[in-house]
Amino acid sequence: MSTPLTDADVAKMASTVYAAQRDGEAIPMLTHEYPNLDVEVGYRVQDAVRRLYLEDGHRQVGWKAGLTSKAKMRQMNVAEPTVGFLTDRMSVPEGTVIDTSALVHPRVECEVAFVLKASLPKEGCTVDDVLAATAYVVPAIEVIDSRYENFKFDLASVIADNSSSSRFVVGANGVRLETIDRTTLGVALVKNGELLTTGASAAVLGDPAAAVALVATLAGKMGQTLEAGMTVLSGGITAAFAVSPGDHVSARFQSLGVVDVSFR
Ligand code: OOG
Ligand code: MG
Repeated sequence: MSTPLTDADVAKMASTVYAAQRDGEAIPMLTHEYPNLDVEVGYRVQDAVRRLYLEDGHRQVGWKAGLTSKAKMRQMNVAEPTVGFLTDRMSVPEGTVIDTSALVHPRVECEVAFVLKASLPKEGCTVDDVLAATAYVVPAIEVIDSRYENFKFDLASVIADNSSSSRFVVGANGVRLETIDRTTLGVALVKNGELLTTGASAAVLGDPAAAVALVATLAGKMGQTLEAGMTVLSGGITAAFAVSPGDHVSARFQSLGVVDVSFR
C-alpha cells in the first residue's frame, strides 16, 4: 500500500513547480514521482505555489478556467475543467513582444475575459451571480506553457502546475455583457496572417459565464474569493497552438474586437 502524501510532500512539489515556472524549465510529470497525487492534493500544491508567488512580491490579479471546451479536453486528453490563478507579471500589455526563451513550449488560445466589479460567492455561484458582478468582458489571448515534458499531463499534475498559466493579454475595448449575446461570439485565431481555426463562445460550457461561476466555486474550495477588479479567463474556445520566435498572433472576436500578441 502506498503512503498518503504529507504537508512536506506538498511543499516539496510546490517548490519544484515554482522553480520550473520561474526558470522556464521542463520537469517530469509530478504523478511519476508521486503516484498518489490526486485532484485534492493537486489543488493544495497549486495553493502553495500561489503563496510562493505572493511571498516573492507578485500580486494576484485574477483567476482562470482551464479545459472548459471539448476542443481543449480532446487536445489534452483531460475530461474535467480546472482552475488557476493569474498574477500581475503574467499580465502582458497588448503590443508587448513575449520572450519565448523564458518559457518551455508556449501555446496560444483565444478566450473571453470577464472583469469583475463585485466579488463572487465562494459557494453555489450561479450564472446570474456572474452576470451581476461583471463590469465588462474583453477579448483575450492566453499563452499557456505546461512545465511538463512534451506538454503531456494528467488532471492532478496540471492542477498542481497552475493549469499551465504563463501569460495573458487582453484587448483594449471592454464590452458590456448586456450589449452582446455572450454565447454566440464567433472568433478567428490567426497566426502570421494565416487562419489557424475558428470557434464560438458557446464551446465553453455552453456559456463562458458558466465557466466563471465554476471558477468561483473551485477557488472557493481553496478558500479563495474572486474579487472586484479581478480578471477571469473563461477558458480556451478552440484547441491551443504552439508559437515560436517571430510569430504574430491575433484573436478576432465578433462584437469584442481584436487582441494581438507577438513573440521573440
Ligand atoms: C491546461 C490549461 C488549459 C484552457 O483555457 O483550457 C487552459 C493546458 O491545456 O495546458 O488554459
Ligand atoms: Mg486558457
